[in-house]
Amino acid sequence: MTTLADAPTRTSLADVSAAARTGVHAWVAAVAELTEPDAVVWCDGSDDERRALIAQMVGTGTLLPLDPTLRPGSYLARSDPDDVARVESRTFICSQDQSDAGPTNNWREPGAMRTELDEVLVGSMRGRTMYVVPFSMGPVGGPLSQIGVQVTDSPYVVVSMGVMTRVGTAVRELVEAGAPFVPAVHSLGMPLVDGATDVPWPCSTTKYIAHFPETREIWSFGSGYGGNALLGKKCFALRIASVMGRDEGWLAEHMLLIRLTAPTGRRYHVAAAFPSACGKTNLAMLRPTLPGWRVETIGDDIAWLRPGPDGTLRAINPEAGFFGVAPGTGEATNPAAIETLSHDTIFTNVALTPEGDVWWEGLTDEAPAHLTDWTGRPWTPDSPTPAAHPNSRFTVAAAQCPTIADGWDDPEGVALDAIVFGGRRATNVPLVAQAESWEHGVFMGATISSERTAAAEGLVGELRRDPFAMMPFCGYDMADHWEHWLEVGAALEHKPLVFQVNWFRKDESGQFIWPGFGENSRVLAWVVDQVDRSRGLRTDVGAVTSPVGLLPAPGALDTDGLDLSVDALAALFEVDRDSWALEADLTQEFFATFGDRVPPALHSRLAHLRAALDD
Ligand code: GTP
Ligand code: SPV
Ligand code: MN
Repeated sequence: MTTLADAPTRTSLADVSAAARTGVHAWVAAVAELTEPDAVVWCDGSDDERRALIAQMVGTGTLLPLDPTLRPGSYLARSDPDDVARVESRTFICSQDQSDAGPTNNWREPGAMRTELDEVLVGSMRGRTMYVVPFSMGPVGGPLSQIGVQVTDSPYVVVSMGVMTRVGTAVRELVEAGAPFVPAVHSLGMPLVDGATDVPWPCSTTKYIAHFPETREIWSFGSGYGGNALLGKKCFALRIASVMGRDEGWLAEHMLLIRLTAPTGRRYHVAAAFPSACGKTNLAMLRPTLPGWRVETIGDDIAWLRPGPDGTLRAINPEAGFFGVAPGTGEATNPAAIETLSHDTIFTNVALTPEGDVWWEGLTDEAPAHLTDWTGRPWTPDSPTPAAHPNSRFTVAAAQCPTIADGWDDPEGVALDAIVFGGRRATNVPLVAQAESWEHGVFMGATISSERTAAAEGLVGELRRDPFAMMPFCGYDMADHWEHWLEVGAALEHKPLVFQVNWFRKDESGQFIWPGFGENSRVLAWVVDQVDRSRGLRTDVGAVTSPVGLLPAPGALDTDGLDLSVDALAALFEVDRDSWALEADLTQEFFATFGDRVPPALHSRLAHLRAALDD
């Protein structure tokens, strides 16, 4: 007689987690036992592999080839209409101790989450191929780089990971030789049973984006889209890496990275954190309107910052591609992006023209007369809905960008001269302000709030706190993150200057006051002029004090040739004391949600703000 105790036990999710600690092959085998794919394929990131996967996806309707003369090597993917953005409500941080996840993350007890995931993952890859994707965040073997291995049953994810990260046998050899790696499991959650035909965009209505910070594991179920599924990006390079950084003395941030060259020939490196869909890609590829200035792109979404042996804060872009917002990207706003996208690009959820090219709102001033919208339906300019989804995106190699900086992928990174925080604020926040100190800069980062965009589910336009633009991406307690920033800064001999910007202030008629885009070079020029002044390279007066930080002194911000009235300029810098007093009250309430974990230095900065407003 067989009893329950004798019954062969199946591989559980906990077994998979345990196997990850014994090596990559044991882990891959255990994932396969749990999810039961038809085949397991190791990926080498080669062109042949990419071509074969693309041909396969064209066959299943996942990818539509665009016209090869208009858009060579490029494809359109249409996602399931319910799988178009990150799902923050289904994103979990499963730390042992709830307080380590902090009040801004969804916490689940790790054992309970393993049990829940186990139930959905059993057999979830039946009828599909499981791909094993060894990838490096940062140049392979670099001192600031980290390795991950993603298993996925989505060929779209494999091809996208090949663009966004460094995939290949060099990484595979490192993990096979025992290098530590972040194990990342991704399943679409739609097994193909009994010879059923596939759909172009398989996914599940149940979704989990789960992170286990102590064991550095990522488990993603049910979505094939962006940050939910390309696990090197937000899951690894931000949520897991932020925890690694906390433990090891570095920072993983939601920041673009640029090199700015002034007419003097001096070069500066600037990192900037803005919330999702608030202008990072655009600033990263900015074409300066100020004569003699040059901006080169190093990264557009994520930066890893680490104190260097020379006392500077060094930064790398851990990614290898851009997963950028399509709407609003046009020749007038971002010509470098337009050129980048001219070939070998995967577009997701944009509109299709009758000629077999792509279109989205903002690509041209006038919409084409006939399009196929992102859902596959006929569209005309009279249609009540946008042709492209507001969070439609392009996936493209960074190396294709005409403004990519020489040495952008230097494994040693670049030394930062300035750090910028920003958000989307119709009122209150000035065009630019400089922090009086590192502590003040951390306060600026900690108090960012921004109007919600389409990059994640939720009500667009609603004002929400987004400290360090990391609210959805910090893998540990946000207030601990602020403390970590204070500690990292305190130890730096050469601290970057810190600034806050806001391109999105509006007038009474609801129009943006500041022209933005290329004109943002004027603000960047003031930023690095201030860097020069802090180093004694300039002696003219650059700034005046205000309750919210240092503002450009009269004439210090170059507005020559701008169609901007004196009143409009004043409105961009107006600091309304009543609104700021309210802002301070809201900040106090926000800080209170973190209990006693808020660093005292931030409470002092808040008191300082109140005192300055009362003056
Ligand atoms: P994620 O990839 O989601 O992290 O977004 P991002 O921060 O890279 O934002 P992106 O540069 O893609 O810009 C998002 C939207 O903001 C686009 O529609 C842009 O056209 C718009 N935008 C960017 N810069 C400016 C600016 O200076 N002024 C105005 N008015 N809009 C801007
Ligand atoms: C963001 O939402 O900040 C993005 C897009 O950059 S995603 O990769 O989906 O997170
Ligand atoms: Mn982003």
